[in-house]
Amino acid sequence: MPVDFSGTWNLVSNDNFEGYMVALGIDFATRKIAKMLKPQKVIKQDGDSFHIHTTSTFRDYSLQFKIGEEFEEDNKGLDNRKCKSLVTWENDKLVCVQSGEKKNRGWTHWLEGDDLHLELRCENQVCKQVFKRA
Ligand code: VLZ
Repeated sequence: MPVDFSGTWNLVSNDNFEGYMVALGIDFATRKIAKMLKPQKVIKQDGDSFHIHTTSTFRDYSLQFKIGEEFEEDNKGLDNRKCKSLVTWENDKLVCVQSGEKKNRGWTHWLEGDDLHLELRCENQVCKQVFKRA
């Protein structure tokens, strides 16, 4: 049985989101607001199809993909840079590579105990987020 990430998850820690946003070129004013946010993730997983909806009081971001199928991602409301994204399983981790202008861009999701973990990468910056079930 594959891991099931489905559920509603609330952010409880957010390490170096600032560095990640700087690497993405997010402007100062937006960063000041964004780093105060406690986003919620709603994940729907159906076989190899995923819908990850990140919501906050400021902005929302919605992503739909299938494992192993490259898709165009617009990052609307984030840095707005288009990239080619590909999500694959690496053992029980969900790994996304976001190929484009920014080097080493991508993210990894995994479960640890009752918690959802997310590592966000861009260039030399790594942001580490932890979520708990709502
Ligand atoms: O998550 O790539 O779960 O897309 C933050 C919204 C969303 C707050 C961050 C506004 C999305 C920020 C992180 C304004 C700059 C992300 C993926 C993995 C799915």
